[in-house]
Amino acid sequence: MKKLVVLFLCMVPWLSLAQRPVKIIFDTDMDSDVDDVGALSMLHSLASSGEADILAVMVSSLNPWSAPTVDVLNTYFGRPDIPIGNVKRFGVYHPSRYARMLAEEFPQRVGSGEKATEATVLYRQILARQPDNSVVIVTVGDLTNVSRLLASAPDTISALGGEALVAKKVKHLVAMGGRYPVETDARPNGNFKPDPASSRHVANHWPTKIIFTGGGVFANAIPTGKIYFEPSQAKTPMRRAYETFLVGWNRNYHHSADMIAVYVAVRGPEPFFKLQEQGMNHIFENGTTVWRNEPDDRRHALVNEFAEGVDPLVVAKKFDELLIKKAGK
Ligand SMILES: [Ca+2]
Repeated sequence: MKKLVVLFLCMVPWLSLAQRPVKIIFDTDMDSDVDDVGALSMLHSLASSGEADILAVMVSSLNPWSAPTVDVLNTYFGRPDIPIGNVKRFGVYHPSRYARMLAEEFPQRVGSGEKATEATVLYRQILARQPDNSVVIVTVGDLTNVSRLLASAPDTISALGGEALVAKKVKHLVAMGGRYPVETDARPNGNFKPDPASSRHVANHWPTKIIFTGGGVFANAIPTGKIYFEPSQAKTPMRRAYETFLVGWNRNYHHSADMIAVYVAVRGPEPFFKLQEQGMNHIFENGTTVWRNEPDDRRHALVNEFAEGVDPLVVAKKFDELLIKKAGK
């Protein structure tokens, strides 16, 4: 018996000793790029298999169609009651090729991001009622909402200020953004550059662990979305988003930056990815990044490489399987 237990413990991946399902708050820009659509779909798929519990979805974009698009996907996957928060003032605005179209063509109830609950308020409400050290936040957009959460003052929702509330309730943050080991391209694309002050604030003051996940070459190596072009997916909102977004690209796949973050948040880096604990993410004033091996920041970790012997196309196939709604669910 003892042997069996030892064998079992050796086989369990990184996070599986943690509580299941993993309680997740998903924070997205859901506007300019389409991998947010794939990432939220993956999260729903992991919720359907009992691995994730989606506590709320936050939108970091002022684009009024982003929150309705989140609602479209929540509704499609059978979870229309997931609370949705939206940044209200001083947020980033990106245009979107697909958000308004999805919001108008598929069922959703929120109507406009302007009608959604203010994200900081919703964060505080959700966190205040969760057990200590139990929530994983995954950001695949701007860090505006999580920065505002950190800076929030004690109120009638919680006697704790934002930083203390996060320290008490949030196990860790998984933050997709930046390119590693160094990103010098200052064009304002990517998650850390449109609102660099928030990015720096979160990287410097987040009181629990942050696992950063990279974009660029790393995320491009995992081409996903092909599965949405199969006949069974023809009427899904994900197909509509991908086919619209990819017009002009002459292909039916896209990078997986936001999906990597969701996967790591729910299942952990293993078996596909390497977790680098040593070092720190230095975010410059323009939002560009460099991963420095020294000095070590014990809060910062990085997922930007594949585990030894892993074929990125095998990862892509596994990811694709997680991007669709399974029959009967
Ligand atoms: Ca995104």
